Amino acid sequence: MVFKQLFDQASGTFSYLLADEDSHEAVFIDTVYEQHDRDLALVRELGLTLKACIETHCHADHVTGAWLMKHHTGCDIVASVPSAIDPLDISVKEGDAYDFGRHSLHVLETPGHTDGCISLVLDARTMVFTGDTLLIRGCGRTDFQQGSANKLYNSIREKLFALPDDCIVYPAHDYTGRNASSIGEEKEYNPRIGGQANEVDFVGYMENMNLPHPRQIDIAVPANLKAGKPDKMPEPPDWAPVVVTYSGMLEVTPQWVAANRGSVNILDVRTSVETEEEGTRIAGALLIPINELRERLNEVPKDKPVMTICRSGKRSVLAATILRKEGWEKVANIKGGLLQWQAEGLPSIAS
Ligand SMILES: N[C@@H](CCC(=O)N[C@@H](CS)C(=O)NCC(=O)O)C(=O)O
Ligand SMILES: [Fe+2]
Repeated sequence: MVFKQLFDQASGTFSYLLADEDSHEAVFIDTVYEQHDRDLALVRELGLTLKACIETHCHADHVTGAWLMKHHTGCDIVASVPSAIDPLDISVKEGDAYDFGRHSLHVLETPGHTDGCISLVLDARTMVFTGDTLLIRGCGRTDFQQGSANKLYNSIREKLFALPDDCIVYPAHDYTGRNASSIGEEKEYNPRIGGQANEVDFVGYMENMNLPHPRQIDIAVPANLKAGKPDKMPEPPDWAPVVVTYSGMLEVTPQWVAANRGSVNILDVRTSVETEEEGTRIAGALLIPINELRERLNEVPKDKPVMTICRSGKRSVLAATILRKEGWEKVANIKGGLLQWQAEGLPSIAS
């Protein structure tokens, strides 16, 4: 199985991408709006067919990327009815299973942090995605959004702690760099509900935490009730049909650059030896070897977007990164470099 745990630093949120290796069917659990480009790039680069974005609950601290992901991939939005998320393509309840390829996520209703919280148990109970119900040595707060410490106690004790001890716990958040736990560990060491803690101990803890409200709560809850549908769609760049890669780079196809040659500047960062040996270059391309770029920045014009290129499209990524850092806003790497340019029969001239 493909398993990716992704992190949003700003909100301390984990998202999970799971996929079946044979069918390539995939699901995303708890995406983050600001990480949409990264997440979509990963789905595309791994060649996956995203079936669903599953929300463990209506989050209060960050906006979900579910609606944007549906918009771009056609995937379903999946959550529980009490989550009150609308639009929902598939609503799930206790005992339901959501299949992707040979794998399934089994739904446990685990209210307490919110009424609509679900946990998702993989296949033969090897992993559980607990949302904010159970965190690593912690749990979701119960002081807003229908929170109930008594309900949370029962959800953790009756449902999650009934899973095998070696079942790995993947939560929706961590704020101190921990990324996973296990049911056995949390049963023993969770400082709120582990060991000998009873319901009175747990409720007494939860009701006296006095936490400040999440910074984003006033924005996040209304947005998440709409599955993260923005009031205004984020505008794609108007200067080139750039694709954001999982490495965080902006990329354009050689075909687009060739067809729009007059509206861009091309920067070729191969060494002069290579340019001579390979014997071809793109007409009008500015030649500055990558090792000289930082000293020769003043030669790179700013009147048009800059498209960087090299032999295979690797050093040119670095060139684009350097330019961006130095203040060039409209800069992208030409995918696959000159190798792809030539393989596609695009025009080049003898150098
Ligand atoms: N400092 C964070 C707090 C976020 C927060 O309160 N998160 C909720 C989940 S929506 C929670 O239950 N956190 C558990 C905890 O902080 O122990 C923020 O402002 O975003
Ligand atoms: Fe939450």
